[in-house]
Amino acid sequence: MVSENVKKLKAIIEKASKSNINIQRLPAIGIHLTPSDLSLFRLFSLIPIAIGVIAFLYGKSWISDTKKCWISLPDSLSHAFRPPEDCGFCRNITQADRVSNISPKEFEKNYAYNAKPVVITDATINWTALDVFDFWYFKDVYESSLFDSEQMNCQFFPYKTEFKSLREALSIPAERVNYEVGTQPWYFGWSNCNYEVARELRKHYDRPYFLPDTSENNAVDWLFMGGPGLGAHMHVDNVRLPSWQAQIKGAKEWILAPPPECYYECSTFSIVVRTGDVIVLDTNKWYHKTIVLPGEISITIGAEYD
Ligand SMILES: O=C(O)CCC(=O)C(=O)O
Repeated sequence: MVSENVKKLKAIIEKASKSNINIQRLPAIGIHLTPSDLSLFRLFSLIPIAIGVIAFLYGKSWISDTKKCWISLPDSLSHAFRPPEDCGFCRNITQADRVSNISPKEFEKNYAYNAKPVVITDATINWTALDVFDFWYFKDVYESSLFDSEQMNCQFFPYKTEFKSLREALSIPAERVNYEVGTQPWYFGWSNCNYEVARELRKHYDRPYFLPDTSENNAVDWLFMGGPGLGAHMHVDNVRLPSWQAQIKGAKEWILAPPPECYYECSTFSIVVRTGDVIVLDTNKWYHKTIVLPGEISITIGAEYD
């Protein structure tokens, strides 16, 4: 069968060369292709390689249980492929409510799944995290755990710093930690994939009391830490679920903007979150940016919920 096909191909090739068609040779089986066939062939064969390179460069992990995704695309690409939002979620929203003593039922009805941002002011009252969490605590917790092997598949956001990993970020000298004059400012974020560390962190905070009884708090914690003036650039997330974030130390301003397709119907506005507050936000719908406010180092912890 194969030799039959090869014979047919050879006949075609002979005819082509008799007709003065410019042909090139693939040596292994004696098949000839025109230059344009070859460029097409090269182009198509490059596609899987290109996909591989993009995934390698930008994918923090192929398969991970982190918040952000399975295969991460560069921000610009994931935004380009984002389906347009129905602007109903942001219409008439110009600020976030600040509430306390809210029952899970009320929270579910008014905020949990409609992307209406809210700040809950009494959810961290009994959390020891407010006293315990600081730069040195995280350094200590991670250095006494299986740092590299566990944390390698987890995400790290250096923002404007030069840090390449959480290990590097947690190795800065005390002067820089304390923002002494002449040192570089820092702000970074990471997800925790280390079970031991998660167990330790959870000694100091609880599942927020207002989450609906049926909702599951994601096992992956997200932490952000750093000093005044810095924060996350404007972006939208590419995850499925809304999330809560507790302001453990310091204060942070969140600037929320509607997606571009909703610019004419919805507003951009900001929310200030202070120590002890918990902000609940659908970061998949609201574009968001953060700035740590003057004062102490900001530390937050949060997770997605369904
Ligand atoms: O807390 C921050 O500074 C950034 C948080 C954020 O961008 C996110 O959760 O998607």
